[in-house]
Parts: sequence; C-alpha cells; structure tokens
Amino acid sequence: MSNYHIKHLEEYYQVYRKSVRNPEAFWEEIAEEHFVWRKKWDTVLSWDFKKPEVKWFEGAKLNITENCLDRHLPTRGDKTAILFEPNDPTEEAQHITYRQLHERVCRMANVLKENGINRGDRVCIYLPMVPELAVSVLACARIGAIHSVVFAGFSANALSTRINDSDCKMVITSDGSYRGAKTIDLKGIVDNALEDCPGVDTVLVAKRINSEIHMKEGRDKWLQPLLDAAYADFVAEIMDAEDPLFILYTSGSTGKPKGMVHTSAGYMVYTAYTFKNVFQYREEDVYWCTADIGWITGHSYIVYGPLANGATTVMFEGVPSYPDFGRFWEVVEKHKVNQFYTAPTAIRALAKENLDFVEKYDLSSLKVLGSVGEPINEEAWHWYNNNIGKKHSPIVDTWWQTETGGIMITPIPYVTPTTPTYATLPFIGIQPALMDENAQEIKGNQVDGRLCIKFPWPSMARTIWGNHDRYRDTYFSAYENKYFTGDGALRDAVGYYRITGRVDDVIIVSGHNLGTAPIEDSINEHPAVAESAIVGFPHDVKGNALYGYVILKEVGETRDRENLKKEINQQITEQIGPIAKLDKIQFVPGLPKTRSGKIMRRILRKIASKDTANLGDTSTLLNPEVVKEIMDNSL
Ligand code: 6R9
Repeated sequence: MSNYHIKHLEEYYQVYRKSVRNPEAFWEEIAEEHFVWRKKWDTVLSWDFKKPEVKWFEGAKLNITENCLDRHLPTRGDKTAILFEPNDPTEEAQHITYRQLHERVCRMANVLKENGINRGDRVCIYLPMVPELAVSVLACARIGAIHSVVFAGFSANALSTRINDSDCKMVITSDGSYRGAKTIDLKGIVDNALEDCPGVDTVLVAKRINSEIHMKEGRDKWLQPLLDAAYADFVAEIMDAEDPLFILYTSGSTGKPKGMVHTSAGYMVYTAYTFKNVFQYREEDVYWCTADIGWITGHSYIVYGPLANGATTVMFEGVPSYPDFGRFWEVVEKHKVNQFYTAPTAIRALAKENLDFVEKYDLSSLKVLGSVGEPINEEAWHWYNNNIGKKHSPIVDTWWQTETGGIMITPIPYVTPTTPTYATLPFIGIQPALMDENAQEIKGNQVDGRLCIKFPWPSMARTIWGNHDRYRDTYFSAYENKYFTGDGALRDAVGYYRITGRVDDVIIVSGHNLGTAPIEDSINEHPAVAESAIVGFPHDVKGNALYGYVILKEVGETRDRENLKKEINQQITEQIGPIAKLDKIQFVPGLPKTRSGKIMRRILRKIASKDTANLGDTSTLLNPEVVKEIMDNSL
C-alpha cells in the first residue's frame, strides 16, 4: 500500500525522498491504487522542458468523472457530494448526494450532446456559484468536451475575448446571479459579449433569479426543460490520459490572457492526492473552499480534488459580508465544516470587523484552515489562527498557481510545524529551486531568489491554448530546463519556503491576478489619454490596490480631473471588470523610462507605496527629471 495519507513528519520526509528519487515509480503506485482506469498507461512519464513537452500516464484511458462519481455509487451513493449554500441564508441549503450528482451530470451530458457538442469541442461556462456550474463542468468532462469556465464577475469584453480565443461553440449561463443584496444581469453581459462571437451557436440558460431576459430565437434555450427531458444515464466517453480536460485563463504580464490547458490523468491524480493530504480529509468530514469555481482553486479544490476522494464539498453562492460579516462563521457552524479554505484578502476584510461576528458562532468543528492566492501577512495569519482556529487548527498556507494545477508548497496539517507567512515545505514530488541573477541555482539554506520547479509534476499545465511558443517563452526560457513560476521566494535555515511575491508585472488584488498590460490598454483607449502605467501598492484589505499614472494627450487639458478619473474607471469596469478599478489615479507629464523605452515600474511602485527614500539609480533613465515631478504630486 502506498503512502496515500501522510500522518507524521518522519513519514513526510520518507515519502518525499521516495517521490523525488524515483518519481515514476512513486506516481505509478499512487495512480494504480487510488483511481479507476479503463486501461493502464504504457509510460508513466516522458518529458522535455526544452520543447517543452510533458506527458504523464501516456497510453492510459479513463474518464475523470468515473473517478469523481461512478466509482463512489456503491459505497457513497447517499453521501452528500455537493452541499450548496445559497446567497440568501433563508433559502434552504441543498444536499446533493453522489447518486443525484451522477444523475444530474448524465442528464446534462445528454443535453450537451443533443445540442451538438462533441469530444474536443470547447464550451464556455459563465455561471454563478450554483450547482449547475459544477454539473456543467463535470458534464463537459463526461463527454470529453473541453470546459472553459469564465468567472462570472468578468465583463462582456473579457468574456468575448476568452470565448473567441478558444473558439467556444456554446455558452452555458444563467438569467442572472445574486451577489449579497445585489443581482447581476449575467445574461445581458453574455448577450453583449456574443455580439463579437460568431462561433457561438447555442446558449443554455439556467434560471436563478427569475428575471425578465431576452432569449434570442434559435440560439438561446432554457436549460431546465432540456434537463427534465434528457435521459438520466450517460456512458462516459473514454479519454486518453493527455486529452485536454479544460482551459482556464490567467492574466499574463503582457498581451492577452493565457488559456492554460490542463489534461486528464495527471491533473486527476495530483489534485486528488494533494486534497487528501493538505486537508487531511477523512470520510465523514465536511470541507469548504470559499473560492469561485471560475478560478483554479475552485476547479481543483471544490470540484475535482474533493469529488475524486468521495468528499462532501460545500459550494457557497454568497459573499462574506452578506447579510453581515458573520456569514462565513454562520455557515461553518450550520454545516459543521471541518476544513475551511479561503484567501488572505477575505481574512483581512473580516479581521477589520467586530469580533462579535465570529464569537457568536460555534466553530469547534474546524480542524484545518487553509489560505491561498497571495502571501498571507503576519497580522492576518495571527487573526485567523487566534480567532478562527482558536490556536488548535493548523493553518495551511498553500502556494500554487493556475499553471501548476495543484498545491505545490504547503504544510501538511498536524504533520508540518507551521510558521506564519511561510508556505513551508514542497509537497510530495515537487522539486523547487531558487535561481540567482545569473541563472544559477542557489543551493543551501538562508537564501532567496526566483522560484523555479526543476522536475515535472502530474498536474502541470501542458500548453497555452493556441500558442505553444508563448508557453515556452513565459515559463521555460528564463532558466534552462526549469519551469519558472514568476514568483520570488526565500528558503530559511530549516528549508522552509516563504513566497515574497511576483517578480513580473502581475499584480494580485484581493487574490485576483491582474496583468498590468490589459488594464493599461483599457485606460489608453480613453480619448483623452496618451499613455499610462499601473502598479500595485499595499492595501490593508485587498493586499494590493492599483495606482495608475496617466499621461493626458493635451498638456493643457481643461476637463474636470475628477470626471476624467471616473470615466477611466468606468472604462476599465466595462472592459475588464470592477476588480481592476484603480484606487488612485495621478495625472503625470511623463513616465520614467529606460533607454530602450521600458517603463521603470520599480520606481513607480516605490512612489505609489511612499517608499521613496531609496529610489535606486535613476541616472540611466531617458527622462530622470520626470521622477521628481511625479514624486512631488503623488497621492
Ligand atoms: C492558486 C492561485 C498564482 C499566484 C502565484 C503567487 C500567488 C498564490 C500563494 C501565493 C504567496 C501563497 N500565490 N498562493 N503567494 N503565498 N500561499 O492563486 O493561482 O490565481 O494563478 O495565482 O498567486 O504569486 O504565482 P493563481
């Protein structure tokens, strides 16, 4: 029996050593013992980081939904698979058993097929956090279609870009969504987006808020009647190990979003194995990850990882502040949640509120607390530890990325002693490396550098949809034979890792990755704007907020500055989404640039965070005089 469930530190080190000494043998054993296959693999791993090309379990045949659903039916048919907690606390929660989920996924699979979706086709899912979202994801997987979930907070413009990039034929959406006290007209956003998407011929619409919406003849169909009429069984399509399972877009530092492609077998094995260990999941536990399924955290640790383990996974439609700031804790008490996984930005927001919101509730069911999305600052860590975990639930600070598919550096609760702000040790099978300025690996401890991974792991993204060159250039060209994460990290005296943040132009606002380029592009489209640069600056709730430096076209532009600021933010909201709005906008005469014309964001970042004591050498700039001017007028 392999070490599927690690229980103490010695065992971690022993299994870790085994996993890096002979990765193929290690992962083969895990795959063999804990999953169902229609056919076993011919080769466990083949890889070449130069091409780059990585294949796990080649030759194997499977369907991930047979692992997430069918195989549980004999033993867990009546166990709750998805526990749906609605936005409105007075609306009843839904306990969807494995048998019911299986049936719903099968019906949906039939609906997709009947509407012309076949193996390999791309389906865009733009839904709020309602059960139909998980059902749609799994139904795509069941028929071998590739799902592309787009977070339902994105604008029409962001949606159409993503639909077109991967040529989606269908969109699954809802009439609208609830978000706290507000409703959002999702279908209206889809209608706008589809004006630019000639490839979409069908839109399936789930009913959620019962709003009056326009249904386009011949294109739009209400989902529920189709589901009711559909056959309740569907034989899963047999997929190859390396067939794409899904595309998920993540912001890049330049250009358009990157459609990261994840494949079936390796992704399944790694997300399931990490889920079991990182949350120490036991059969009777109720697990809750507060992320949205529109992000990788939701894909891997609301849907696939938990379901592959036969777990009960909570799906929460609402927001932490509705009807009040006690909502998370109310839900923990109500469903006796054992593992709770959230983001530092949520913790910081809740930590600002009165402790009564926490103390009103019985949180004694909690055994493990998780954090993901950005570095968790010390203050938030302690608040989480003291008030939510009552100092006895370990915090797992899990570092990973859309690209990595699963958790990479993390404590294992009750196994790895934790230290605030440290993601601690590499997970089983993960081989990190820190690199210096000369692209050499820095060995030993008490060092810091750029974080790379030097050996493949099963759930790594295989390519960027439609642009393999960009995949190579972004992740495999900075350091030879290594995957470059884009993050900086330090390794302390005992070998623990602490992630220090992005070293590229991605800014993380409230746990969402925002590339500077698309936001700047959007600002620059404003008729009065000549050029702009945005940087992040520390914000006590969002982690980072956005500071925009904007050059107006006409020096003597007389229009009201406050109005211009509003218009710029309005433009960003429409094109990207409200998440990308700027907290501060400063109109400047110029931007500090290198002689090759690259904006020196380093300087702008320092000014935005009021850290101007040491701006470094500005003499090599093309226009050093502009720096003082910007500083004198900074906000
Ligand atoms: C899962 C997810 C990835 C980027 C990553 C890093 C930051 C995520 C972190 C963390 C410090 C953690 N990040 N978890 N930084 N500590 N525990 O968030 O994926 O949205 O692709 O973001 O988020 O900078 O490179 P994604």
